[in-house]
Amino acid sequence: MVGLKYDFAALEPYIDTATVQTHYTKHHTTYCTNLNKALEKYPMLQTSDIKTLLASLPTLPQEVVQAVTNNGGGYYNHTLYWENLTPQAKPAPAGLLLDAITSAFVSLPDFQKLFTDSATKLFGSGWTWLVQTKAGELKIVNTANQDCPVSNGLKPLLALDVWEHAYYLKYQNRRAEYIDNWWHVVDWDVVSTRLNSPLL
Ligand code: MN3
Repeated sequence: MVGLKYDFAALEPYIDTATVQTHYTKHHTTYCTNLNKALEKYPMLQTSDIKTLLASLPTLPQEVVQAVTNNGGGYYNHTLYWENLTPQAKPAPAGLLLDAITSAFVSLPDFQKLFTDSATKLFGSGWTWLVQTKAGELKIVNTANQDCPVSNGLKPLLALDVWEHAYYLKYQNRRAEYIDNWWHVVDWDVVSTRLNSPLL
């Protein structure tokens, strides 16, 4: 499992220490453990890249499809989430990423409002994403549970975890406040790098 590139306390005051610690060491780690357990009988799959597994769910042995969807998705989605956060966040993206956001959503604030609305309205547990389609378009999508956009041929650029475990210790039921604060720690450089990387 990929380590965090910052301390548990580094995202304070926006995301509190206890939440980062529990979320990373318990939730994220459990998805990783359970994915490995599910693949025990399949050494070939263990050596596959997680993104490749998620992109090819229909080709996997039937008995592992749900486990890879849930635990593989849980493992990979969280990797993306931690990676696109930083204590040294720039206030805004620049260059090609800013151009792409402006062209798809008019302006950065318009994009952030649409993304926030999508995350606020997500019913139940899931994720809100900025993704890029195969045609190169930027879109905001929600996924339920631990479903990953890669399984739908979409390239994840920015991941927001809106499961209650991502914010409940500090924000309780105030999901909108968690999202507003979350924007302060988004690593636009990482998002920009993803935009320039291949889907798989
Ligand atoms: Mn989570």
